[in-house]
Amino acid sequence: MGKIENMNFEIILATSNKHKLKEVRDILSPHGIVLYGLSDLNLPPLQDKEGDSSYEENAFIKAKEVSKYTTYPIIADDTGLEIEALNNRPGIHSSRYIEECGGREQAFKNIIHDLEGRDRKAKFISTICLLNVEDKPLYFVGETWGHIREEVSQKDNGFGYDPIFYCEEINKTYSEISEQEKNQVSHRAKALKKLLTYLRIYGYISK
Ligand code: ITT
Repeated sequence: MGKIENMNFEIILATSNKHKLKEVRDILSPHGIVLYGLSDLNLPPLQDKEGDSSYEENAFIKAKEVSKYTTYPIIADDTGLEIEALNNRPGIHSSRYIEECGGREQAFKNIIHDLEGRDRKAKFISTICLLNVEDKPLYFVGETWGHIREEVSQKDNGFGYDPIFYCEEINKTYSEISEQEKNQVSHRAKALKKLLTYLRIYGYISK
């Protein structure tokens, strides 16, 4: 793919998660990147995609699925919540865990119960796969440390596990901060910052 100067750089995000799409768009658009979601291009939603091996593989599978339809640059994000005292669970199975528990409420209850009297240290880790820019996939990883709250936050900004994750960088629960604040400190923002550095260094974007 040729380098684009003084133009918007267009990328497709392979996700079925509209909250994730908004977060990523808010982070990338100030840098002259136009981010399309699948529905913006009438592409089908992702199939079942959470594998067992690694975040890299999961992110690659999501991006690869969309590459059946286009040679445009594609990114996909695979994220997990790793709780140290639970052997880094739910980790790579973070999505499946909520499904297996029958929803977020029960998943939060189980996690909080399992952590009674134990260390609550946890981190979010996000892996972004970039396809169709180099001839091989590229990966960018970000992580943010915190701990699991003793009670679920009553505020429900954000999505997923946000109401139980207390972010130590900002001293607040992810679900209690604004979208802008989350995008300053989040695992995903850190991975995307690395992606932006890559795109800038190689001349795909200028700011
Ligand atoms: P796509 O695969 O379609 O992108 P997803 O929501 O399944 O959407 P992940 O596999 O990356 O995305 O996420 C695994 C789980 O972690 C899932 O339950 C998410 O809701 C949750 N999650 C991901 N990012 C999160 C974040 O920033 N804050 C809280 N929970 C998050």
